[in-house]
Amino acid sequence: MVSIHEKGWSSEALRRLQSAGYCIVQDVLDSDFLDASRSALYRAQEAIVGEVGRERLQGAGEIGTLRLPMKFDPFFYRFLEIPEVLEIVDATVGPTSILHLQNGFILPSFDAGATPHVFQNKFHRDFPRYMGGYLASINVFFAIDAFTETNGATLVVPGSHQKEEVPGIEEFEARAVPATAPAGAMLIFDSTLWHAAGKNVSGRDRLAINHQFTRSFFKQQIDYVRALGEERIVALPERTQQLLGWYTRVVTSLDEYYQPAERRLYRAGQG
Ligand SMILES: O=C(O)CCC(=O)C(=O)O
Repeated sequence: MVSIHEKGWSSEALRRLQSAGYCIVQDVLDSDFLDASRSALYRAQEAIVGEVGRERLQGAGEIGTLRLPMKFDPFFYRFLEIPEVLEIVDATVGPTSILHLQNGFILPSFDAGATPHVFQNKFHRDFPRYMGGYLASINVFFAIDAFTETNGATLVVPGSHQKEEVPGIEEFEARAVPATAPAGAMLIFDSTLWHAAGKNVSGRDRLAINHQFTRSFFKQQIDYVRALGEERIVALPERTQQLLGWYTRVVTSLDEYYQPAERRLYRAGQG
């Protein structure tokens, strides 16, 4: 684990990201930010249940995943302004990269042995393609509550990133370690790293927020520009607009195509 208070923290984090495929960076969020995040997660959960319905959410085979939380609470935009996040993003997938997803998690606790088996707690890669070692995508996953062995700390398989072959489940189980971390830490990982949500048997929810950033020419999981709407996007800081995909929009007409450079939907150099 490295701390942002250590000199050279980001170089050390990047070194570990390359060698082990992940690094835990502590002291990123302070207690006021964590309190505000907890309230925002529960507000977003209520709004999402209201919009989608409990039954449809349960049928999706997810446990406590909150997709598109920015639509329901503007607090979530703030994660895209955190200097330590931008420093890692710039140094890995570059300053033109875009947000592939931002998901909140209110991972509930289950009795021992009762956790449902779903995609998020099976070993998987968030970017399931090997491109000859090319770094196309990284994750920045915030522990809003401390991640412990009993509350479902994300399980990571050190050194399993950037591999063509797919190891078997026995190998994952033998090599996986829980990414235990204090509240306010960020777990950064190469999105080709094999990982899974741990089992929460703590008796309390485990709160977290995951981000995935990719090079600008990969499709987003959600088209954030269309999902949030132009009116909200234009009011945001320019870097946030760019991360949400404002400068990598696809034209839909010749009128949009033949615009002067400053009015184009796709900014030169975003590729
Ligand atoms: O909640 C976690 O610890 C991991 C979730 C995860 O891996 C996912 O949603 O892809």
